[in-house]
Amino acid sequence: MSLVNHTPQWQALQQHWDELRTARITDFFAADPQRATAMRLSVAGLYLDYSKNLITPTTLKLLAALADAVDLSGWTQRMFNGAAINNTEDRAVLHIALRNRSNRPIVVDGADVMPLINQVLARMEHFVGRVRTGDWLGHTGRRISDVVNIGIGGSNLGPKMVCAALAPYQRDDLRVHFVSNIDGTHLVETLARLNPETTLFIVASKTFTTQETMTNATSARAWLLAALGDQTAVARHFVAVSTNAERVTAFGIDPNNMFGFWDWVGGRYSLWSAIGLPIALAVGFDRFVELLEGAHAMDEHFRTADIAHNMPALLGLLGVWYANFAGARTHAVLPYDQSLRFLAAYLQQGDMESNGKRVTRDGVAVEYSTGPVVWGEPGTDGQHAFYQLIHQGTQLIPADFIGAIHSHNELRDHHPKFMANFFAQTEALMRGRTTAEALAELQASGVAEAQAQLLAPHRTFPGNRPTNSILMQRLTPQTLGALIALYEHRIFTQGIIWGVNSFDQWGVELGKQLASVILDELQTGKLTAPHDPSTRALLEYFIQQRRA
Ligand code: G6Q
Repeated sequence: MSLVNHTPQWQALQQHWDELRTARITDFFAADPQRATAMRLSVAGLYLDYSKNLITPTTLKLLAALADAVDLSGWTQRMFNGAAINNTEDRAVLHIALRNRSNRPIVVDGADVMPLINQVLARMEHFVGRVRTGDWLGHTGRRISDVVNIGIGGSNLGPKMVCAALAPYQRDDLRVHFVSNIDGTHLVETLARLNPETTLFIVASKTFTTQETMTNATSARAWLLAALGDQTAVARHFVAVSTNAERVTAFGIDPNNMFGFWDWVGGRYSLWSAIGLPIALAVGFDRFVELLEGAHAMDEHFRTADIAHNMPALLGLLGVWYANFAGARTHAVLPYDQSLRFLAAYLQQGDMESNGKRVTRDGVAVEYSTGPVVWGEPGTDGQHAFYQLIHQGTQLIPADFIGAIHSHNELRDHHPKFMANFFAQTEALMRGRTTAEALAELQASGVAEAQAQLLAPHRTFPGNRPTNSILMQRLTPQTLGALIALYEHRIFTQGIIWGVNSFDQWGVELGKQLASVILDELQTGKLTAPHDPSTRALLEYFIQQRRA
């Protein structure tokens, strides 16, 4: 396939950008009184207003034509039908099957995967029920009070983000913790507050070989055995989520306490699988199913809606518009919801590991930007920190604002105040303030003319900063499921436009290989591998200082 930037559709967008580059979003509203109502969409409990973008109806038509040119809908059908679209690993991409609540058969290598998925869900339901009712007891006969998920990357970020987001649905007597970093501090600080007799560990690793996870799991096992002194305790306090039964058994975990998933589930797309076990333990299995249902509703929309009314496809195309035509390098995710505090970190992996690629599926170097840097923090903390740069910096930073109509914690007037900031920010980012307005304001407040002239440029806001506003009634398992699936399909859309494989992660694999050579050197104190002079000097310094 030739590169997408050689298509007439891309070139038409290029030309269109040249016409729009000096346009003002506010002028579009002035020219079209229907704009706000035309550019909004409600899907699966999410309400999207995308009218505050630097686009016209023509932009949307041209973007849709680009999506058609790369056969977005064909690729979507192929993903949903189980084709091996992850070509570098020769795998299907079926996180959508994990939440296929319709049970529509999805066939991989001649077999429907739905019975396998349903079997694991049934085992999860049984196990979660036992732990939550107190039927599952620790080695000394006590109920489980704390669950520690040991995993990293895709085996950590999703469940951690969702558990924080669904905190209002959790019980006080069953707490869930996450340990990911190999830095001993993470495990030590987590375990310091826990009782081995009432702690259950989930070792979550697709491969069961990841150094961080295996090291943490081994130390956790030692902590447990030091307290309980009996090898058989492991079976009552350790369960595994993995695709690697052999290694799970070798670690000493009873295979009956292993929950499987499959190679067609990518790590960063795996929270819907047994990797979601800590979520189900935290909020209950029924709530976990509601999360799957919310995602499924978004999947069905993405699979069937035409591009002009397709929420994930639209958001994906808008991202392409800014990244490839308007020169944006980053994308901000700004949830006005404290419980979504890990959303940006989660999407950072989802997006940057998926689309941080420089060659197409066929291995041809791209000639355009692919995945942007994704970042963000919950409002209003971000407002008091980095919003300055979004308002007045030299970069264009498209931003998604995400908020709820109702808070789980309607404390006095907190929520209206919170959301007033959401709306005020999106309005100000679009409108800006001209130098003339700034000057007039200064003069009206009695500032001396020379000072007013000096200050006016500093108090000028260019505006025209694009935002999407995403609202939901309340952050529930369903709306959260839909929100995550929305971003997953946004990532997919962009990967298809750029022609990259969004489902491999060779950069992560590299990291896994590199450290092992150096670990040997640090442990023996002898440098055996060829290193560049800087690394060699650093290693020598580290070894020498550790000895001293
Ligand atoms: C995700 C990546 C990566 C992976 C971790 C953990 O898509 O592949 O983040 O999830 O490296 O891998 P394991 O689950 O195999 O331990």
